[in-house]
Amino acid sequence: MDVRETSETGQKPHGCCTPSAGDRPCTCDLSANPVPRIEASAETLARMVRLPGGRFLMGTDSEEGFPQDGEGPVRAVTVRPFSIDRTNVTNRLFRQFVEATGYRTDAERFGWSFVFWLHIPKARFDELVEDTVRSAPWWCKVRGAWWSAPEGPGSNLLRRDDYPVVHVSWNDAVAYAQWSGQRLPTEAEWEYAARGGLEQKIYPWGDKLRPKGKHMCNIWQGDFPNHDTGDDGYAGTCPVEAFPPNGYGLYSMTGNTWEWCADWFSADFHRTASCDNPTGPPSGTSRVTRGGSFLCHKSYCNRYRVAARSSNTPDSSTSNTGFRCAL
Ligand SMILES: [Cu+2]
Repeated sequence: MDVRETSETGQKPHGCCTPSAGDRPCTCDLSANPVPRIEASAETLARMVRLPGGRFLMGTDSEEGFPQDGEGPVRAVTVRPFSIDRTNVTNRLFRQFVEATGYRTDAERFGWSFVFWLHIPKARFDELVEDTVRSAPWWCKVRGAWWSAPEGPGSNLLRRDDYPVVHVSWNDAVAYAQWSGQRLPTEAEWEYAARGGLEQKIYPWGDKLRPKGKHMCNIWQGDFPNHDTGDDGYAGTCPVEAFPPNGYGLYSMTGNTWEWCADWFSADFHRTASCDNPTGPPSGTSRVTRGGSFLCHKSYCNRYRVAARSSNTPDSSTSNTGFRCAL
């Protein structure tokens, strides 16, 4: 078996969320993949928003939350002033990084990544799909799938320059950030940013999923996992600025792709940890992901809320996980 049946937290994979690669040798040693470190350029800084930081109420105790994920309890957390990218890192930006450094992503080095089944051409399904996750068969192990060939051999990024880069592992995200002179946001910074100045709202824009019937983020509509009606305009990822920004001017903090955070994941570490600029547990086996993706649906996982949490191993990559950087 090539892929894990359970996540690092011992739960079943979230299904519409992200499966873990179970057979990849550890690549946590980033020195195996050195990238030059530079100061963040004026261009990079221009893509970021400076936030004042301060105290905010993190997490949720609401009935919609998943207590087993460690979404609660609600606690007053303080973050320092920081900057964060307005959008996910795009294919265009990631290409600049790869061209400048020759960096090879974990998916390229291992030779495969996870692709959602409806995005694989039916006629080529048997040829391309090497394995599926038993408890979540819509996740397909596709040899030759990586950031520049998101649906496997024969696919490309044509007209997707402004889409979020996907099939990037936590290691890949950190390598990019080292090159751009940035870093990944801590989980607390991510949630502070996602809330956009609102207090204890479910979504980055408020409590109503579709105010006045309007789609505010890219998630699943229809019968998961068989039919995505694409009622929000997209049945996969969408351009990073396709939906309106939140109160801080940040795009797609929920939906579109999961976003890597710097922290190790724990369902309960924060219950006893300091709330002053928290950076997560000192060690762990999987890294935090936040925000949900185009695959999230209320009937299945409902993790496109600002308080929702998930995680994956640092060398895992999927077609619905990307990142944005902080500084
Ligand atoms: Cu989900």
